[in-house]
Amino acid sequence: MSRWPRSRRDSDVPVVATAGHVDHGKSTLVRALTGIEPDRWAEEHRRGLTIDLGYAWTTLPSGAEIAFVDVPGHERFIGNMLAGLGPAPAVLLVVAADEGWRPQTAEHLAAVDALGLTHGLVVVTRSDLADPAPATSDALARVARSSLAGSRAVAVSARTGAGLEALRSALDGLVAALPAPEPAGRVRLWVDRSFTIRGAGTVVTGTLGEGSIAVGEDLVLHDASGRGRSVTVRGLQSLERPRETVGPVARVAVNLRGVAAEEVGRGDVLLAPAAWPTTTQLDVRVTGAHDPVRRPAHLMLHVGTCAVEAHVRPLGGPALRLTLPARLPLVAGDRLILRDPGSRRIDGAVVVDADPPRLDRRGAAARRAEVVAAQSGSPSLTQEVARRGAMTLEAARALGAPVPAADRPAEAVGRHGRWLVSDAAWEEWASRLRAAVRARSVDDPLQPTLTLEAARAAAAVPDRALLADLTAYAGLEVRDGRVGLPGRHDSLPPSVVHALGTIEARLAEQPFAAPEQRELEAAGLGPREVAAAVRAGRLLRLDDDVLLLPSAPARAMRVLVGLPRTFTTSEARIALGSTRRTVIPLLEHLDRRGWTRRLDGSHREVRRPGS
Ligand SMILES: Nc1nc2c(ncn2[C@@H]2O[C@H](COP(=O)(O)OP(=O)(O)OP(=O)(O)O)[C@@H](O)[C@H]2O)c(=O)[nH]1
Ligand SMILES: [Mg+2]
Repeated sequence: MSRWPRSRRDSDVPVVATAGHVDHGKSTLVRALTGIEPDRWAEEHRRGLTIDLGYAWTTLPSGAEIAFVDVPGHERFIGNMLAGLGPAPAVLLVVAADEGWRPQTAEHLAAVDALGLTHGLVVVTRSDLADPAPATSDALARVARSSLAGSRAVAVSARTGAGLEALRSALDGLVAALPAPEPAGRVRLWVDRSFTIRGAGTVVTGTLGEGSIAVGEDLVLHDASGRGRSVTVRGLQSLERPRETVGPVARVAVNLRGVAAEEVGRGDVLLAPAAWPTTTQLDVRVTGAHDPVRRPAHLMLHVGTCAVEAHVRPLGGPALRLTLPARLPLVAGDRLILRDPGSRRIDGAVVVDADPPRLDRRGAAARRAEVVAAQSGSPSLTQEVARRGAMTLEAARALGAPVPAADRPAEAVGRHGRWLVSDAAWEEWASRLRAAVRARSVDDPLQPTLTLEAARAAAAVPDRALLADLTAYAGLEVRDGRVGLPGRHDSLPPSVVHALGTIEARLAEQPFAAPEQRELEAAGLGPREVAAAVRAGRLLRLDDDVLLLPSAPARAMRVLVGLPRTFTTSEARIALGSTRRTVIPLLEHLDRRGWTRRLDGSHREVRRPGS
């Protein structure tokens, strides 16, 4: 069997949804092409019409497989129709030769257009009942004004089989023209069905458009109430064949561990873990002709297999802000259907921002409308980062914004570790940080530096990890976990330097008589001044209130080496002309430095080289 030359993976089975007016022969066509009954319910056969989605597949002349999602044409089941169309990459628009273009044909084409589907065929059915030419030319003229413009048309009769071979080879052409899917993308599988298989448990099905699923993998099941739970893939099937992995595009049945069948259903979505942000607010741009109709305050929003009632705030022109009843995993670039059940009007919209800014200032909505109208829907790293000031790499990737591995990954964006920062925010942080450090050095000359956390808070920087780069950029110095003006970490105000002079002079005379608090205070050194002097290295703190000159330990050693080989604390005290208050912490200090060694409760020795 010759295969159609395709650059796809073997697992790729394109999915085509049907569309068109009720009774125009969609299900009959799918049945004729595949030999599989798409109307699965007894009620559908009793009533002679499709109610819910049907699934079927076949092998085309090239050897390529193709799957169909058959949708109901009846207007009452438009929700089911949109759930079938939503995740499908291509569509068969069905028109009956004997009836021609009808209201649901138009409604379904509006939905196709709203989703921006560009791959499809027009199929004129029931051509044994009437000349298909008028219906064909009318349909093509209408399709030419939609996203399906340029599609081919094929006339068929399921009754006589006429045209079916031509349709099969047209389907091969359609499939070959589809863009190559993204097997490495992130999984977002909108569930269209869930059921239980005895012995296997819960199974959900859907159309996998991007990313791959493997047996044993953990996924997140995000439900209509906005909650996510972890589930494990126990088994996989595609077209009723067991599989270890399934890549896009494919119909897939996923056997899940961790959820009961009645806890999951259409509109829920299986997500790659930690890959999708969720949101309740979207700024969208209405696509197509956006005549200035008054939109109701609520519209049905359809995306994937999901339908929710969204609150609509017009921002101006084609820009709307939508508020959803629960969080959904939507990102910039997603195509949505907005449907007004009252007027039956269908609009398409593209998500421009799935994490939009608050609009609390006067005129903010109008300004925002201009931004929304101008944006393409594919997120720009420069814009996303600019609006937030800073965001993490993970957040940018989750929004769908590509992040090149570079120090400057986009215009006016710098990268610092896991952060992307706009140049404007960086400048602002730097000047806030400089101002805060300068203010600190004026307000508190005794402690002219800020802790890293105080510096981070003062500059309103989101992460302390950014401070290393930021302080360097701002011309500040970080030492011992504090941020200060360069060279100012140890600087002492003149009054303290003066007061220290008195104490230093006295200690030069009596180096081992630590000054009492009274003496310090009389010289003008309170606890903070003392702390500053210690930080600056001008005094050595041996104990809470035992202060000597930094040279004292070395001077003490010169005395101690003259003592007998082992000496007591009391002998040291007398030799140093000191007191117990000073000599005990001083000797302990020397022990810590490794200059002396304690032998027992009362004796020490001086450590000699090699001892
Ligand atoms: N003569 C003739 N009848 C057809 C042909 N295709 C379908 N029909 C008939 O048209 C009627 C509707 O066909 P369906 O396939 O159920 O139509 P549908 O588009 O699936 O309808 P819904 O699912 O309800 O929207 C049935 O009675 C079919 O037997 C055809 O090629 N020739
Ligand atoms: Mg049908």
